[in-house]
Amino acid sequence: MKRHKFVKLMLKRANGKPATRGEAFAPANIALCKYWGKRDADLNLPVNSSLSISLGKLGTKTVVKFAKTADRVFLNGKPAPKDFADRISKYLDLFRADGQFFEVRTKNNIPTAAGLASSASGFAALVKALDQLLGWGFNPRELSMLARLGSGSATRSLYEGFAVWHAGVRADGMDSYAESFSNAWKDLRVGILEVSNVRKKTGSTDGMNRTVETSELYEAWPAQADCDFDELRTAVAAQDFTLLGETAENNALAMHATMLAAWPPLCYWKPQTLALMQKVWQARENGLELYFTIDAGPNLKLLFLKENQAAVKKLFPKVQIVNPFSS
Ligand code: 2P0
Repeated sequence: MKRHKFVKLMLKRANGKPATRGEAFAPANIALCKYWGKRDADLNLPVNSSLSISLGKLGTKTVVKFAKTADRVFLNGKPAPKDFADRISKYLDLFRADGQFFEVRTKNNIPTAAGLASSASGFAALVKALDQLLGWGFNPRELSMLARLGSGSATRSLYEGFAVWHAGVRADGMDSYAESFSNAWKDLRVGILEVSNVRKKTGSTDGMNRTVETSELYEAWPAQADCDFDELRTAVAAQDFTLLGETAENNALAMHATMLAAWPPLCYWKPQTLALMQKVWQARENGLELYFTIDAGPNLKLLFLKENQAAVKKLFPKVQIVNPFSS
């Protein structure tokens, strides 16, 4: 099935009331079990299920209205760069009636394209805003499937706290949605260590496609991801931080191993990225319970508990600490 047909089927379920504007916020999310590889590129269906933690107030706020003669897209108060605006317009093509145009004003409080998943919060906020404007009346699960067509990781950004995105098995993608998982873990902290906010050379989509097509190590990935997904669900349900940290760090490094074995090789790390990883490992040897995860970019995300916040800040003075469950 192609994405236009998928959207047509979804929109048949719409039963809300249209409005003159839509406005919504969606949080960024960090995957603890990563999504890496597609089983269907057009429907954005993943090879494996993934699990994430949303970053509270860090994310994207988007306002959508109707426009007269063409789409108008603004990013952080300025006309958006062409590639950004084109990607939004292409996504809006899925939903627009003949001769219908949109004005989209989107604001991130996280660096765009710095590996901090702003396409995730971006498409999740957009789809929530469109739900109001176009009067779909969809629930988060339905919205997560529409967000998925914008960007895979956006599927998980419909939720606060932990979210799981089920890979699903159906060819039509109707069972590939995200849902909220488990309750608040109020002592859990995420630390963001920014190494670079320069736009990366190879985007995630190209990166994962190249890995699936050329990396011998990718064969091992789906089985590890399935196992990590189960371990992480156990860790979150039991609030077992050691299991969470060990599984998340190993999952991220295994994903990067598949990339290094791709051809041409794919390495999102900078020298400073590795230096920071070594600092985490050293801190752990010295008795501090601290782990990291890393996405398709050079920045590190630390995982630790509130009781170790001061120690982490002392070791990494520039760390931006996020409490995912602060109200
Ligand atoms: C994730 N990443 O689970 C993984 C880990 C990056 C590394 O989802 O092709 O921008 O638009 O579906 O969502 C980033 O990939 O890719 C991503 P597309 P997306 O967070």
